[in-house]
Amino acid sequence: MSTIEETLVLIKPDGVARSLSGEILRRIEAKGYSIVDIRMLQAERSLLAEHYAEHEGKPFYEPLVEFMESGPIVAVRVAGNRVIEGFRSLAGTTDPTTAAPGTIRGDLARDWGLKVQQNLVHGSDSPESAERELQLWFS
Ligand code: RTP
Ligand code: MG
Repeated sequence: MSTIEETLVLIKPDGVARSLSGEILRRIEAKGYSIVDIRMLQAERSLLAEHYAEHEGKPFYEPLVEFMESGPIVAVRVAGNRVIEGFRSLAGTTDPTTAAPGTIRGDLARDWGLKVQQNLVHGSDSPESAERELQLWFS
């Protein structure tokens, strides 16, 4: 059954700084997903505060927002069948140390022992998040 969805992928500042944008986009396209829109930007704190509203108050929130402000981000609108779940599977689990080999985080993200996981990518986690986040980053 076909369930065409769109998701928001962010190549985080560590991915851009390490020149992994091309490799990450290659993996998305190789999986059969389509890049429908793309932009590079330096995110404002207000945008990040909205994007990460669900994490406000958690111990990693401040380091997370500081990390996301630390350099340019590539925001990508990606389309495909069940792409919301599919991209999260392609990305691997949050912690780079335990993310499975074969995933973006498992193959490419390093655990630097910092206050926050610098794990290269973000992917929306539900249809509701995808709609909200795409509106935020592409409007
Ligand atoms: P994302 O939202 O970036 O796709 O990642 P996720 O769903 O796998 O992880 P989430 O729980 O939503 O956390 C958002 C981001 O916060 C950082 N984080 N660091 N304990 C930690 O050091 C920690 N926990 C979360 C990561 O950058 C994570 O992707
Ligand atoms: Mg998340």
